[in-house]
Amino acid sequence: MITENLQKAINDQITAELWSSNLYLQMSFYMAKEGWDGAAHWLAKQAEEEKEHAVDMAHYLIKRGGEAKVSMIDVVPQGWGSYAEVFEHVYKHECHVSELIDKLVDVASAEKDKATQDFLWGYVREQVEEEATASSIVDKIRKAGEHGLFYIDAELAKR
Ligand code: OFO
Repeated sequence: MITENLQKAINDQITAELWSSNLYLQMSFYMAKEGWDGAAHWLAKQAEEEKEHAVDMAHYLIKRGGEAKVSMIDVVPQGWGSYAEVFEHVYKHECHVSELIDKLVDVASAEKDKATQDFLWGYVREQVEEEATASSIVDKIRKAGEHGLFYIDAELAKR
């Protein structure tokens, strides 16, 4: 059985994952409007992935005898600027999520809940990958220059 405190912390993370999903979906709409279909596709996939994280966390809570909640999701930003700025924001956001997950591990550790710590380590590792992926996209965008963006966009369409 999961403690009340940990249940609340995981439910807060579920809210954060759903907010992330909305953030990436909004970015996807923005890039589609700008005519960058590859980036729009990549971001829509990322939005789906974030929603899956929320659902997986909810199922974990339920498995442990807890209660999963969908709370109110705050509105996400609407405007983004250049191609590079969109992905710089993705990278920054993933770093922020990594911090949230780290804090969640700390809560599980304070509650001496080994199973939840083990469950959360998967997310800690995944965040390393997500930060690296976003950072490498930013890097490629910077190197590509304006004309190279068409190549980057074609690559992102393959996700
Ligand atoms: Fe939910 O994995 Fe990144 O943010």
